[in-house]
Amino acid sequence: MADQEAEHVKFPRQYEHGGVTFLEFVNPDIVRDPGIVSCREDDVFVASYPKSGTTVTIEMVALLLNGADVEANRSAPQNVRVPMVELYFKMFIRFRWFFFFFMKIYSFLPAILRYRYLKIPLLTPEELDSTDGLKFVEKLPRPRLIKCHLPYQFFPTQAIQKKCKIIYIARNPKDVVVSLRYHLKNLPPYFYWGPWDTFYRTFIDGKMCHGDWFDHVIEWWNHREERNILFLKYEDLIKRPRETVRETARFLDVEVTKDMEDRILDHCSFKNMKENPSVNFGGSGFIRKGIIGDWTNYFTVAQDKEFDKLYGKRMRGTGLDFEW
Ligand code: PPS
Repeated sequence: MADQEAEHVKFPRQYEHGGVTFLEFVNPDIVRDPGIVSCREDDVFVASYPKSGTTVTIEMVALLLNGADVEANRSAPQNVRVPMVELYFKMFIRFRWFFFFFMKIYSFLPAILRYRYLKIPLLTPEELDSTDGLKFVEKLPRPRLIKCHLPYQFFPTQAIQKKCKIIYIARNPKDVVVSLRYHLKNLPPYFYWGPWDTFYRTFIDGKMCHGDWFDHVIEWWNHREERNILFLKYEDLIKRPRETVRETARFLDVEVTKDMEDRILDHCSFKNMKENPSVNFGGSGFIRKGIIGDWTNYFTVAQDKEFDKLYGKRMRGTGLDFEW
């Protein structure tokens, strides 16, 4: 579906604002005026550049906030419990009733046919509603937990002003670009099967959706010392999960017992999340490999060298570094 001949990947109807590229399903009204998102003091946000470990972080935070009630986390798809505020799927919103009936009929097809061959996720009526994130977050009970991939300059202004708690999760960019490629390969309506080289080039040139990875991450890193912002790394979550749970609990000001920690770690393990339908977005292969270093299977030696050079240049003086 995407224009795969160009030097950069161009997704249909993508747009640019303030030098940042967005896919059509990022609500342009929020991007133009991040002040339109109404926030409450007790809102908690999980923010990130896409494919950085947002889903697992949301599960961890939700459990810390609900007393490690694993059943509550499993009770509904994550995108209904924790919607993405900027999500705006015009087609679903405009033709809601059509999709509602379509999904009813579609649900009778065997799961293997739906997920493996047709590749259209099966959405519940609530999930259909959550495709208009701005409206949907209004219906959430307080305290709300909200997902957001927007860069700092487009982040809901009220969340920043009202000092809502924001947990930012970052991951090494080499694994991010590989994970993003798989995501867009399976994501309707894009199904990007274009060459890796073009995808890599788009990312390294900062023209990928959600913009330049360095700009996104470094801007949030520069705000890490504000009392309402916690900056986490995916690699720590994988290698030092218990410490990460404790650090997040301290930030959220919640007490966790050893038993709660164990339940959270068990629920958030890669194996359990892979088997958990409530975080798999219709079985779309979303929870894929969950490792550090999958990039070594894709980057050529020349790309690796080029990336390291850019990384050295962009990260110099920031004090930020990643394990890969
Ligand atoms: S999204 O679409 O931006 O919300 O995706 P996001 O959740 O940020 O990132 C998806 C990647 O996180 C991996 N993942 C996990 N890793 C370790 N442990 C757990 N529990 C876990 N859950 C999800 C997921 O597999 C994606 O990474 P890749 O490299 O593609 O496997």
